[in-house]
Amino acid sequence: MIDFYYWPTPNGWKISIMLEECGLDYRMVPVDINAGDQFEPAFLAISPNHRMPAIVDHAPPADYGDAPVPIFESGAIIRYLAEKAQCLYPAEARLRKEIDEWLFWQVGNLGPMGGQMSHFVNYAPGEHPYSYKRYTGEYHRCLGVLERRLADRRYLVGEQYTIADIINWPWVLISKAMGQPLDEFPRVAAWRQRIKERPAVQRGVDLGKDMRGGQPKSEAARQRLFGQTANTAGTGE
Ligand SMILES: N[C@@H](CCC(=O)N[C@@H](CS)C(=O)NCC(=O)O)C(=O)O
Repeated sequence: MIDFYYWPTPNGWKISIMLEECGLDYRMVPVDINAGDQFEPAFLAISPNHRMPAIVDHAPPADYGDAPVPIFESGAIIRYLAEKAQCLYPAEARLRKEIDEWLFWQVGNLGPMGGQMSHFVNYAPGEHPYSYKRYTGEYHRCLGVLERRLADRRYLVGEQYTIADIINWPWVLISKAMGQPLDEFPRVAAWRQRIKERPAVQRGVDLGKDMRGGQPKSEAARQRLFGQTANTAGTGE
């Protein structure tokens, strides 16, 4: 059984979709990031960067030994699950190299740029023209990278749907809500729709739907989320 530490956001969906696609047994453990669950010592022991998603696998593959395996960072989690279930991560060397490229590209580019853009589009009070332009531009640039990549492929590494698609997709799913409706990126729009139609993807995105909250509801929650430093660890103190 896998404990899946989760809150319904794009980074969480990467892993809920993967668990559903591979038919793995899991138990969802909510990490309410508005309430500060990401700073609980028990959670930090699993995820030292105080971010979800994270997992603990209580029945790991034999080469990990018997002790439960904790994993943080969506890229590391998705590769671990793919190898455990031998699912959506083909072993062929050149293909695997390409999958890894698009996986690391997501966690180093589309994810952080989309995350900062979301902050300035959805959460930052007041006008921040430079930051807004910088991050909306970077997110737009990333969509252009995907558009070119999909020029002659149905999925990011060819005709096969893989973990490279799963890890990128949630941050494209939300493009319209962030003010970039994909009109300029028809191949990305078609790829998004193709993946959205998969039943496992729908189940993954629906996980914990009733916990979705929109804006942080209190000033304390805003401080916890947006006032983090090494000293306060986001407690708002
Ligand atoms: N690089 C991390 C990013 C995870 C991340 O940023 N998670 C957000 C939710 S989408 C979070 O836990 N935020 C809590 C906070 O900001 O305090 C990954 O890919 O797993």
